[in-house]
Amino acid sequence: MATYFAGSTLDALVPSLSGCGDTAATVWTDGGYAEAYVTDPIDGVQKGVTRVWSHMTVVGEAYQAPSNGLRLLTWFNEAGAEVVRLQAAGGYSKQLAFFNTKTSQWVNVGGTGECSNGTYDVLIVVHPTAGRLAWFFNGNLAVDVRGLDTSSIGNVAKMRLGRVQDWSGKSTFSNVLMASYNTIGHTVRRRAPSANGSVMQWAGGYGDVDDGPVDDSDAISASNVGEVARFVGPVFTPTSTGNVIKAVAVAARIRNDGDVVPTNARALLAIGGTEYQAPKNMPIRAGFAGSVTVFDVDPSTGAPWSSIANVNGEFGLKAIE
Ligand SMILES: [Ca+2]
Repeated sequence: MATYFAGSTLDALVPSLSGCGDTAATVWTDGGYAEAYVTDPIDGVQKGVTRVWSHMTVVGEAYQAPSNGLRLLTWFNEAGAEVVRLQAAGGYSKQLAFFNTKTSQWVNVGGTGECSNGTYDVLIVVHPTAGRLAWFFNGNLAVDVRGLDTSSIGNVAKMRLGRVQDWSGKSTFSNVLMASYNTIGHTVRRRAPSANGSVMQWAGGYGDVDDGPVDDSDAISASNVGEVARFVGPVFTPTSTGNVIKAVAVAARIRNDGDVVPTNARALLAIGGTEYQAPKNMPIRAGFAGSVTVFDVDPSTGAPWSSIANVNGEFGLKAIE
């Protein structure tokens, strides 16, 4: 039961060049967009999957009916093609559609009446006979079509957060998740650095990376392979009775400067005095962009997360060649 993406600010999401930003707790779009990449927590590789839930809470600053076709959410496959859309379909209604490459046509599988601000959960299953597209609004079933041939989609590798309404207001997203399990009712909690941790070998300190909204004018940097930057964050209170911790993610808005090594970084968590590294380097793009590494099991036990104490340890990055 994998968590492929978790994050609600630009530290985790890859934004468009303009028209997108964040606050201390949410990401917003205003003419731009932000993208979440499916990443396999087992090997840390970004890839397409054939069954994925997507989840987010969205609030539009303005309340004005979107023009037909305005896309709240778009999913892409590994080849970079648009394959599924949740888009405006008159008034505040929306429809779910997928692209059939065999016929080169968008196939509308269903829609709803008025819906706008709220929580969205969408299930995409890619299969030649048991394909499925389902959409829940505020936890209530809106669309569920089974037995589809969605094989031409291939896979789902990326989700784009767009715009819930027209006009000059922002659409604000939080609780953004992609996972193999049913995401209805899930939440995302964020710990920003509140102090340097017990190891700080990078230049700069927590005050450079505690930004909300994000600010790339100050940053931390590593000049030598192996340097570690660790941070302390606010202590999370225990989850409510009956709730479970599905995953812990380390996210950073990061770049390499095109200079000599180090040019990569790896996420790490400190649990009980031991440092645990992610299995693979963080994806790093040209220019600052969000990158997220998901630990969907507790690396100190190899089992599902159970103790909130293990979530409240130091976190950070290690410079890699
Ligand atoms: Ca900064």
